[in-house]
Amino acid sequence: MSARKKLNVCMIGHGFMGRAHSNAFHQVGRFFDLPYELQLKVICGRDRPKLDSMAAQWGWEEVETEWESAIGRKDVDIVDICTPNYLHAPIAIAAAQAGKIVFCEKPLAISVEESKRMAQAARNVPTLVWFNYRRVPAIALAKQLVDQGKLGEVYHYRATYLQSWGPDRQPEIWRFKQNEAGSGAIGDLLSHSIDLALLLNGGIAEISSLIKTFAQGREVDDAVLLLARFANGSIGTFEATRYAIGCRNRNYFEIHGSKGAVRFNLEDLNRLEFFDVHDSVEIQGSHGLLVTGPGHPYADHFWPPGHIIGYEHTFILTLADFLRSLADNQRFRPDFDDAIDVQQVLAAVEDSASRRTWVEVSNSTSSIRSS
Ligand code: NAI
Ligand code: SOE
Repeated sequence: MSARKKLNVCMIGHGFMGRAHSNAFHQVGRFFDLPYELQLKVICGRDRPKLDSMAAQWGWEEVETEWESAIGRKDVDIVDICTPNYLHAPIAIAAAQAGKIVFCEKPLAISVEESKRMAQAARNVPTLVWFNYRRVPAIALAKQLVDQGKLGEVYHYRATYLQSWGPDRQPEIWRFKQNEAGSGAIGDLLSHSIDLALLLNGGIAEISSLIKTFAQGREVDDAVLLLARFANGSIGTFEATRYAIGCRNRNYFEIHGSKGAVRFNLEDLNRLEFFDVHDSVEIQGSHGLLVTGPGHPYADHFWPPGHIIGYEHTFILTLADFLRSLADNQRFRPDFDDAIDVQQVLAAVEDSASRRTWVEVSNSTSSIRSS
C-alpha cells in the first residue's frame, strides 16, 4: 500500500460530539482503506482539567484553551467544530480563512445570513456538516430505493423527531439560551428531519408551522409542528419536540408512494421497513429489512450480515465518505451549501409560526435528490 498522507485535526469542543468525533477519527482508518492518516493533533476547550482528561482518554496529542490560536496553527489541516451553535460561524469563518478544511456540527448556523457568510468564507476549502443520519445504512438504502423509483410517485412524507428531556434540564445549559443555541427543537432536532427530507424527497416549496414552549420563561422553543408542500407535488408533516414523554430519541420518517413505502426509526437503526405494491396481495405487508448486508450500503466495511452496528458508526461513515471525496477531488455532501438549504427551511418555520401564515421557502435549491 502507498504511504498515506497525514492530516492533522484540531477539534474545538469536547462534550458529547467531541467524544463521538474522536471515536470516528480513530476508527475510520480501521474500517476503510483510505489514502489519509488522521492525526488527533490538538483538542480545544475552556475547562482545562476536563480537557486534559479528555485528551488522555481519547488520545489527543495537545490541548489548547483558545480556539483562535488553535485554528491558526500551521500544523493543523482540519478544524472540527463541536461547540454550541453560536460559535459555529466565527470559528468556521476564521478556520476557512486560514485555509483549513472545515467540519461543523449541525445546525450549521443560527441564521440563514450567518450560514451564507460561512459558505462564502469556505468557498475554496472542502467542508462537511455532521448531518450524520444520512449515513445510517438503512437510510442510505431508503435513498437507493427512492432513486430507483421503487416508491413511484411520492404522495406523503411524514417525519417526527421525538425526545423527552425538555422538562428535566437545568435552565442554564446552552441548549436553552437563545443567544447560544439560536432555537430549541427547531435547530436541534427538526434540522435533522429537514436534512433527510431534502435528501430523500427533494426541495420544500412552502410550509406552515406552529411552535410551542412549554417551560415557563424558557427562551427557545420546546416543540414544533409543520405542514409542508414539496416541489415534487407530495405533501409532508413534521413534528420535533423535547416533550414527547416516553420517547428517548425517536428520529422517524415514512414515505408513501404509488408503488411502495419505506419507514425508519432510529431506535431500531439497522432496520428499514419496505412495502412493495408488486408483492402478490396475499403476502402484501411491510418487509422488515435488516440492513446489515449482503448487498446493503456500507455493509462490507463492518461485520458479517446480521451483526448490527450502532450510532457511532454514522460518524465513522460520514467521515469515510468525506475522505473518499477528498481523495477523488469530489464535492462531499452535505457541505455548507447543503446546510444553507436546511437553514432556509428553519427560517421559514420561525417566520410562519410568528406570522401564523403559510410561507414560501426562499431560495431552497429545487432538489438535491440526485446527489
Ligand atoms: P456539549 O455541551 O456536550 O459540548 C459543547 C462543548 O463545547 C464543551 O466541551 C464546551 O466546553 C465547548 N465550548 C463551549 N464554548 C467554547 C469555547 N468558547 N471555546 C472552546 N470550546 C467551547 O454539546 P454537544 O452535545 O457536544 O453539542 C455540540 C454541537 O454538536 C452542537 O452544535 C449540537 O447541535 C451538535 N450536536 C449534533 C449531534 C448530531 O447528531 N450530529 C448530536 C449532539 C449535538
Ligand atoms: C439533542 O438531545 C441531540 O443530542 C441533538 O443535539 C442531536 O443533533 C441529535 O442527533 C440527538 O439529540
